[in-house]
Amino acid sequence: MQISVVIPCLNEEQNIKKCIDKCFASFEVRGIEGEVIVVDNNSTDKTAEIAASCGAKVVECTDIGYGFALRKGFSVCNGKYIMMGDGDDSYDFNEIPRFYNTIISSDCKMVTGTRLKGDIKKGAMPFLHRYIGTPFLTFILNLFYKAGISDVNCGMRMFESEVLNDLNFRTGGMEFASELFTTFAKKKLKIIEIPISLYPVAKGRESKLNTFRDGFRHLFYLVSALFI
Ligand SMILES: Nc1nc2c(ncn2[C@@H]2O[C@H](COP(=O)(O)OP(=O)(O)OP(=O)(O)O)[C@@H](O)[C@H]2O)c(=O)[nH]1
Ligand SMILES: [Mg+2]
Repeated sequence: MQISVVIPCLNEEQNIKKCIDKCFASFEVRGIEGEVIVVDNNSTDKTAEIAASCGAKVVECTDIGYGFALRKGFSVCNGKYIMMGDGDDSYDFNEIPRFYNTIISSDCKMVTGTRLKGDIKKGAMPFLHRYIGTPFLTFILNLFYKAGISDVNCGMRMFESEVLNDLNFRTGGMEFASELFTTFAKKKLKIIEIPISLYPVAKGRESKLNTFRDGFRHLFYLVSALFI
């Protein structure tokens, strides 16, 4: 199997179907074999039921958090490449072939999206995240780890599953977005960026991101990981 898509989910019943349908449509368009793994963290809505009915493999994760959910998903993947992306339909899973074509035609181990060099649609990202939080954390990541990337918080990435054998993770929250980059950078695994679009999420959905709590957790992680 070529691709495993891992989607961490906490109460995404509104949008999960759209995400899964786009994944399977992408596999078909590109003519590749793939699977979709939805990692559910005690959602209290119908996320798990809907995901299963759309053909995704649903995995439960008892440790709550974005990072724990992704790590659980990675551990059950069968694909040569792992694609990660959110279940709120803010990223376009129709872009899977672009990620796949890039990774198979280069010597990189990860292809990551960059929203900051791409197209952020109106209302898709708060001002504070776009102009202050994400650029600042990205600057720190590049300064400390020479990662050479432009969007540390981009949640849409594809990487070779084999590299996971060499990596150890320790974070479980949103700061896992940083940890994935620092672990690749420390091992000198090449990362390529491609510009992507970010879309506003349907009204009524509650964000799971807490600007200050998660921002500081990222920053704390980036500093502390220098000493480990
Ligand atoms: N499994 C699991 N998934 C989570 C958890 N927190 C967030 N997620 C999922 O991780 C993805 C990213 O969360 P979002 O709330 O969209 O965070 P964000 O994209 O950084 O912030 P927004 O700009 O508000 O969308 C979504 O698919 C969430 O459902 C969690 O504790 N467990
Ligand atoms: Mg989101």
